[in-house]
Amino acid sequence: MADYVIGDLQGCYHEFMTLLDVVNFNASQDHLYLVGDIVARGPHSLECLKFLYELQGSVSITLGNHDLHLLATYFTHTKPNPKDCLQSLFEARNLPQYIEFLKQQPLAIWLEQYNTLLSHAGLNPQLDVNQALKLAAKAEKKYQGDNATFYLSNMYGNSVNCISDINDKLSRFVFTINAFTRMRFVDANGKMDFSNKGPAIQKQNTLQPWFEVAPQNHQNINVCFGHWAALQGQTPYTNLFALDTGCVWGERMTLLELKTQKKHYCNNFKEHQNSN
Ligand SMILES: [Mn+2]
Repeated sequence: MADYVIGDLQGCYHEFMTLLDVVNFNASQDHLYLVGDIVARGPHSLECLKFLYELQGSVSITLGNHDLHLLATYFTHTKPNPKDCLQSLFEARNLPQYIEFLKQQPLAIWLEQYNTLLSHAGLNPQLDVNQALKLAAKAEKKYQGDNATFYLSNMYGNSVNCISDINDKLSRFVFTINAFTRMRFVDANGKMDFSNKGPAIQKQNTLQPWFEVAPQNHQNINVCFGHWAALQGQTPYTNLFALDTGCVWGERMTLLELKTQKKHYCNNFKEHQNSN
């Protein structure tokens, strides 16, 4: 029995399968956690989602921005953006079941046995773990409830970027979505900035990576997160695991075994072929 966390798939199905083979993943006894962005940009979003759907008793996902965007696109009957490479997914006969499965997934997972928080973007510095889990649970009820289409179609808003911007249910939802799925850089007060996605160097002395602003919030726990490929799997903290290592951008995919904290990697196949 083992528990694994894997970083952003973004449709990189073959690298995903290779990593599961490397650790001899056994769905009847192991559990697989994914920190989101299952779909979009890569070549095999349909295969990734279908595989997870069929394995659903052994799989948990914390949704990423691309997963939520897929839900929003589906429920608002919008055409998917061609650059997301979701055409075959949208043509799949079982799409409604895949969507329903995805919709049931949370924004955050707390694993008591590993003292570990999982989420797509990390832990917002304005929140401690308990506050974060409460906000995530409230937002999950919104995108899983009767008004899901309203909330999903109104979830985009760069201006709701700190706690003090919350003044009603929708702004609380937008803040939560931003904190759990879009955050990278924040200012000294913890206000999120959505215009920078580069490496974790300080920006103009005003913006810092989210994990640098209130390190006391995460010093006693582990956090596994994805979303930020430019970190290249590195943070200055041994208890923070940056698992998006840019497979879809030609880099590699990362899998972490939770008990041993051992990491396994699979290089992007195209990149691999080119380098041989
Ligand atoms: Mn993301």
